[in-house]
Amino acid sequence: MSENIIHTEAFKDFIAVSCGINVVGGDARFKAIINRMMFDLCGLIEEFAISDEEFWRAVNYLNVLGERKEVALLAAGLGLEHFLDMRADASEAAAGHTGGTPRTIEGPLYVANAPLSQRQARMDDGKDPGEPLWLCGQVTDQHDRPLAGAIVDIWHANTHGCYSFFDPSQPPYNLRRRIETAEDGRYAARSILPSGYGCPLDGPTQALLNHLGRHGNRPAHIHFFVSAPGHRHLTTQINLNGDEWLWDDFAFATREELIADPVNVTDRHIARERDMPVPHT
Ligand code: MBD
Ligand code: FE
Repeated sequence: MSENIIHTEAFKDFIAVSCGINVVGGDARFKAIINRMMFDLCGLIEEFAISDEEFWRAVNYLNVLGERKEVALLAAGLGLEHFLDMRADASEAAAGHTGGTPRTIEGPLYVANAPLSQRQARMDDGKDPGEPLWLCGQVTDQHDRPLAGAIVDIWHANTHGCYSFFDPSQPPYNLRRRIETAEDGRYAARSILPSGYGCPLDGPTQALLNHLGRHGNRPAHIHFFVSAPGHRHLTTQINLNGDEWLWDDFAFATREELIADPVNVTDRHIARERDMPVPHT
């Protein structure tokens, strides 16, 4: 039986050296963070009696995670990204910022510089036989006044749950658009109804989830960045009601206020009532 060494002075002196605590160069905050990380990691190795074999398997796992560019995907799956939202919510509540559309996670699949248009956009290339979807909304400020000139940056998956740039079968920026709001703060997009995302089944994130007894599925959803000069940036999504994964999202992004009910607008009266572009029959 080996004794616990991490609480010994010799061990603390050693990680102080490995973390450059006693040298002049470098960054003090960074050193403190890495030092703490080392202490906790070594404590974990000791507490769980991690074998050398397990250690090197973990090293290999991290290499694969990076190789497959799934670090951010795992961060979403472990709830770390949701944790960042919980922190942001708490600090905004403390600052007295309330109301408005809630934030939820960005996820790992955003691509900047999508085509920009005024007030409306068509997001799909017309080649996916998905169900047509009209997305209509209004950006308002904290006093509920319409905000003109706001940028609504929208991205979502196709009918297979796949995103352009990560799916070579789609053209660049398919299902990704930026729309500038009109004088009345409104914007509208025509797209297709997305399907939910599932983690790559042969990837390292899904492999880890399997060991946790968890799935890697998200409900069908649509991502939004909303920004305007002089205003805080909003990162959010809507989750489509009726999806089997709605309240079982592997990335923990669903929020009650962000659930959208897709309405069938072959009924022109509903379309007009909701100020939606009336679809051609
Ligand atoms: C997604 O589409 C997504 O939004 C998140 C959070 C994780 C993986 C895929
Ligand atoms: Fe997504």
